[in-house]
Amino acid sequence: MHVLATAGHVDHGKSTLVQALTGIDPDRLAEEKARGLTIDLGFAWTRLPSGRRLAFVDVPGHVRFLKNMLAGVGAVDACLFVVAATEGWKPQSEEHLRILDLLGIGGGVVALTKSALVDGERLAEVADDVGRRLGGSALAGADVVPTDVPTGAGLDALTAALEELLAATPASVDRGRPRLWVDRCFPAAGTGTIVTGTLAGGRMALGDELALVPGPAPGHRPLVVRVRTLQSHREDRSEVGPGHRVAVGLAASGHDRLDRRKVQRGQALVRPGQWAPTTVVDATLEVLPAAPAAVGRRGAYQAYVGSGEHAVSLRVLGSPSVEPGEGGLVRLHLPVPLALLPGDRYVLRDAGRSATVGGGEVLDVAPVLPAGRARPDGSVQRMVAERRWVEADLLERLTGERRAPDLGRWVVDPAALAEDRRRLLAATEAAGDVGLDLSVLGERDRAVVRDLADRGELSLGDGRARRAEVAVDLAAHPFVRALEATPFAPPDAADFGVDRAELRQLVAAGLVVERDGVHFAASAVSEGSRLVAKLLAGSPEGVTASAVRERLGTSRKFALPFLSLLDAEGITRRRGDVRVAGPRLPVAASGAGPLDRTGTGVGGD
Ligand SMILES: Nc1nc2c(ncn2[C@@H]2O[C@H](COP(=O)(O)OP(=O)(O)OP(=O)(O)O)[C@@H](O)[C@H]2O)c(=O)[nH]1
Ligand SMILES: [Mg+2]
Repeated sequence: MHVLATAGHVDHGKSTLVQALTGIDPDRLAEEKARGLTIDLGFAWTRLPSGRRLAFVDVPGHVRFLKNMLAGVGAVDACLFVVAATEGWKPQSEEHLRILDLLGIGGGVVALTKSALVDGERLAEVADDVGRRLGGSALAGADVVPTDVPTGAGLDALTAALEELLAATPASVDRGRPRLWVDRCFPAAGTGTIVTGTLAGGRMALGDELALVPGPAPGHRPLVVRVRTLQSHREDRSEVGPGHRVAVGLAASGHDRLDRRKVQRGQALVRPGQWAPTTVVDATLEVLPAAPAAVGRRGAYQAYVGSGEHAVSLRVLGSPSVEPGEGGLVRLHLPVPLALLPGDRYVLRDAGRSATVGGGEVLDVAPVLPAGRARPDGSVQRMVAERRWVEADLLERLTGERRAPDLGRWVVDPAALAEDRRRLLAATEAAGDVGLDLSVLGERDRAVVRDLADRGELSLGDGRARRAEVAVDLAAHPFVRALEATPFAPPDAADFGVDRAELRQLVAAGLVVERDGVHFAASAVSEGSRLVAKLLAGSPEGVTASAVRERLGTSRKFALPFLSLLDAEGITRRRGDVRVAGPRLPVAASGAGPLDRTGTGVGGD
């Protein structure tokens, strides 16, 4: 299935040709019939002899209805370009070709219509001229087929050329991101509203919940709707894939009321939450060589995006303006938020002069850098680099591409991550043995610190980050080892050549605790409190200091400061001559099971 748009100057025979090929008259309005002129988009479809299916969006050629033409050609695969042999190349032949080219049309076939009304010499002359004018465009080298509907001349050759074109035109890709630019909307037979468009990027099914973007003013919040009926070429369907003409019957969904005045051409029907509707995009701008003037900040411009027309203000990035025949970068400010992705195309017209001046390709959606610094190139890499940190979900909505998060839920620019790592390592370093308090860090910084810990570049403990060398070196410190070897009869720091600064480090790292000038291993507190808990389990009325001393197998010199330490930790409480259970006394283990509280405050993170 492919969708083609017609193109060409007014009265050159586009609608007549479509009707001859499909049997369907694309001019459906009474006024069109009366005037013999296409005003708005028409639709027709057929099956070619090969079985390939083909739909046409028939556009008006009259310059006054160019806006309607632009609404129809945004999502088509290729075109049927029409030039009347009688008149030859005319202004809208040129303008339509430029528009199709700017929109990145895949290719096309050219029909030289009304061929029976001219002689062979004239026909050859026009064919030559047309071939030359197509040079350098997306239609360069396209088949040029003389046709004449009243006599039927050339119609078989045109059909053959269309078969070839379709065979060479890739089918619309299913990216799981359906988008239907609404090109027509009308009331349904009962209640509700029908919208039509060329579906691209994904599938739509009956019952789907979808969003119309932009929603109504004020705020333009997307309008949530449900697919109540679905048709392609007047046939009811339960599901339709990309590359089809589709008519969708909309019903209200959720809290939104569906007021038909809120549904109009230019909106896009998409899946809710899959896009990041934006009023600002960065884009390339190719200014046509024939443009009447350079494009810059001063002009009044209309941008044609999808099926819509929008008054935009623009700023050229990196220079004041783009001259005719040249290319540049622009930032476009739209009056309403649109569902766009990098790669989407637009056409720019000068509103005052009513001339097509250029167009280009969206490079960045909702750009984050000020215009003075933005240099978009359309790559996901640059979009990440400019944002430094971006949630993988948001990045997918901005680019259409899924990237695995680097840290937590974020995709992070490698340079930014390296910088954040350096900064946090430095901060950890500066915090010394006290460590960097994680609770004062933001979520991203915490993720970086955790990652650094996973890589062994720093250590976590006690809700703080410390330099890894410090933690590792200190834990292996000979004095700490010695303290742990005889926990209740600790050796003197001086015997190990440990000075006061080093002692402070060991204490700050939570490896050593000090009481009344005596240093204990942190593990002594947990071990000792376990022993005391057992003693107290046997005599809940209290135990004397000497009973504790005996149990610990030590002397008064160490037992008294140790008990004082337990009191300070809330493990024991002094009552007269005895110690009773404190609020943090561990439950006396009947077995040798692990305790859930060390009492030292040195826990895991
Ligand atoms: N003799 C002859 N007349 C043709 C041919 N094609 C179209 N016509 C006539 O040309 C006139 C215009 O044809 P349309 O098909 O309406 O032209 P169009 O390009 O659709 O015009 P717009 O939609 O207004 O841009 C009609 O009177 C047609 O009958 C042809 O191949 N041979
Ligand atoms: Mg027509």
